[in-house]
Amino acid sequence: GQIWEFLRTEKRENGVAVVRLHRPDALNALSGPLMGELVSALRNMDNDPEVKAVVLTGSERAFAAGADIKEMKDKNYAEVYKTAMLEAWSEVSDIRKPIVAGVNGFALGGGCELAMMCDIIIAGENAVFGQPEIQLGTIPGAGGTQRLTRVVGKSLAMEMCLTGSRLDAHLAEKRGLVSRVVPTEQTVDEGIKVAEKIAQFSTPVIIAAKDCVNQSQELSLQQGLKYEKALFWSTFALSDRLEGMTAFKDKRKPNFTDE
Ligand code: CO8
Repeated sequence: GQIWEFLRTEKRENGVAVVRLHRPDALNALSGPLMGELVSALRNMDNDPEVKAVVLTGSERAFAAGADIKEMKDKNYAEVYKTAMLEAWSEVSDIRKPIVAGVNGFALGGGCELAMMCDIIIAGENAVFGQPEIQLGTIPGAGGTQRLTRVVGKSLAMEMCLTGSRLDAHLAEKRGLVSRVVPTEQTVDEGIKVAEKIAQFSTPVIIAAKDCVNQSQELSLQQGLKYEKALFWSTFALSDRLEGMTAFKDKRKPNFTDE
């Protein structure tokens, strides 16, 4: 595979690829170069027909402790505006295949936002989520006031963004930010298991399901239902749809071809 400075990537059997953020001396702070590598790696996986789902994780101590504060510190407005600082982050949410985040340790600021750009979050017992930007004299810039509010509700999102207080893994689970909490040393394996389950299905159908769920965050209910129905009908253009239903009737496992 490719050599990265701030990532470790692994392409496994069964259609799953794993990306580990690897900047151990800075708790995986999300510098421009790190995010550049991450977006490239995810795009490569998105374009790789052998990859059907991705697991994104960090270390046991930190998923990511936020954007790189030292890198941002001396920038001025003209610079950040003209260069659209950190705009590349939004490309993570353009990835069409599912991304399962395995979050251990700190998921703060941009780290929490990055986790929320993923599709499923599995948290280790030691995970902590927070938006501490206010303590640095700034506000979240990649979804911390938007995605978080949609997930945990206004009051708790306000409290997190206005005080910088953190959610532990169990409260994050209770409030729907994560799917479930597992022992810290099992987080990555659990993420891989979820990704492997997804990866047994048909790629275009996986992409359609992810797309539809994401549209629910953008559209009115009526528009979303129409969008869903249109994509549901469109699966009837796939041979995998016929294969899936035929296999059910024949009481055998389907053999999907991604067509
Ligand atoms: N940026 C740069 N370096 C960092 C960061 C960071 N976010 N977090 C930790 N580090 C570095 C530390 O400076 C330290 O380096 P060194 O040893 O060279 O001093 C090393 O990582 C280890 O960290 P600590 O010694 O601080 O470890 P502790 O266990 O004592 O503390 C904490 C861990 C609590 C996580 C602490 O490091 C901390 O508070 N980090 C900052 C958390 C934070 O404020 N994050 C938000 C950053 S702002 C942001 O994310 C805005 C996102 C906007 C996105 C916009 C997209 C368009």
